[in-house]
Amino acid sequence: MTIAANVPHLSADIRHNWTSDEVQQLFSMPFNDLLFKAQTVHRQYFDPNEVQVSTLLSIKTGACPEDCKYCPQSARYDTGLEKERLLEIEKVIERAKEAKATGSTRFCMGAAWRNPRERDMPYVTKMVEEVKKLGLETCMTLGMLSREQAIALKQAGLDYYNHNLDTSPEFYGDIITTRTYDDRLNTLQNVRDAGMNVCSGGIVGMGESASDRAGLLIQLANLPEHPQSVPINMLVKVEGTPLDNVDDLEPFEFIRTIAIARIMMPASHVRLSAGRENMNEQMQALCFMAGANSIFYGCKLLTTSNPDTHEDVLLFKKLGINAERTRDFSDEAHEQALQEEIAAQPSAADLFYDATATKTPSVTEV
Ligand code: SAM
Ligand code: DTB
Ligand code: SF4
Repeated sequence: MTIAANVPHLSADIRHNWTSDEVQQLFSMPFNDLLFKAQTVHRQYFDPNEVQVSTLLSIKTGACPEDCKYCPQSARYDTGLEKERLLEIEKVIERAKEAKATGSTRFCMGAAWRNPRERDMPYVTKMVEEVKKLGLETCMTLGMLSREQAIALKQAGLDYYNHNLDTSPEFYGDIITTRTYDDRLNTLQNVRDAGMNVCSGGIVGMGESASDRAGLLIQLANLPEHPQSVPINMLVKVEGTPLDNVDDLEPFEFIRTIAIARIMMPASHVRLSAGRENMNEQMQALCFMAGANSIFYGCKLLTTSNPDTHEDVLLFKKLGINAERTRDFSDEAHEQALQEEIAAQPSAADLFYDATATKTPSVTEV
């Protein structure tokens, strides 16, 4: 929930003129000071104990013509990935229903494409319509989009389009050569112009420098509008990709990147995205404290694994975090939802969780 979106004196903090010097200074702050600043900004705009929960599904896997060096789905690298054709709509609906039952509010569908072909559009728009009917927010990531494709997706009911800038313009050429940074910016413009929410962020831990991490955040924050959702991915190293053996990023540098994303884009949801499986609970808790307020929930991302749902339910419980609900209620329904949320606050006796339960746990049951 955005608390301050309509409060003028707080909205003044939304800036699009961040300079490199300023952002470098944020990166050089003592860790505790930086986290305090990020937490202060976070509390002006959001409930600090609420995290948005999305579920990902790969609707078309592998055999991608692009050469993104981090990606297990590129046809150029032998990662042993089983390629799959575009999923049937019925299967997508089934998975979306499961996601809803476990408490996800947004369903994100990803395809290993450079861009959708015209003949794919009727299928993907139908998927959006059907998932939307279930009462879920919809998100897609299908590669580059033309203006017309963005409009068609918006008309089908797509709420968010994910298209990452991935890294700084300076480092970009070391990672991807088959499409340019400007291609990415153009897609983001087409998505914005079509009236959809933008989900755009990047990957850290690819061997980039601190100034590249700053450069990525400057590009995102200085867009004409801040992306409503900013996924910060820690590289998931996959055998067979050119980045398999890159050095690990110092975990505190990752947390700093989250904190600075929060400070620079105060009203955006910052997603603690890929890479959580290699993070312990304490590291994830620090990311939430730094201002991350969205995660992918479910044991699989697109092709790689994500923490088990039981682990996430337990972590939310330990931290007193509530899964964010969709906020398109009438006033009465809103009041009722608030009351339910208050009633659902964990009591001390509630802090133990039954690890023998077999049903996929729901994040809203904590
Ligand atoms: N093919 C489309 C595209 O590239 O725009 C959509 C799918 S692509 C897999 C979506 C995003 O996933 C990429 O932009 C990248 O940021 C992220 N991603 C892919 N592989 C990753 C990895 N190994 N670790 C972390 N993030 C990754
Ligand atoms: C994003 O920024 N991260 C997600 C989503 N957007 C599509 C994808 C992460 C993919 C991690 C590697 C994989 O599972 O294939
Ligand atoms: Fe293809 Fe997207 Fe992977 Fe790049 S990130 S190789 S475009 S699936």
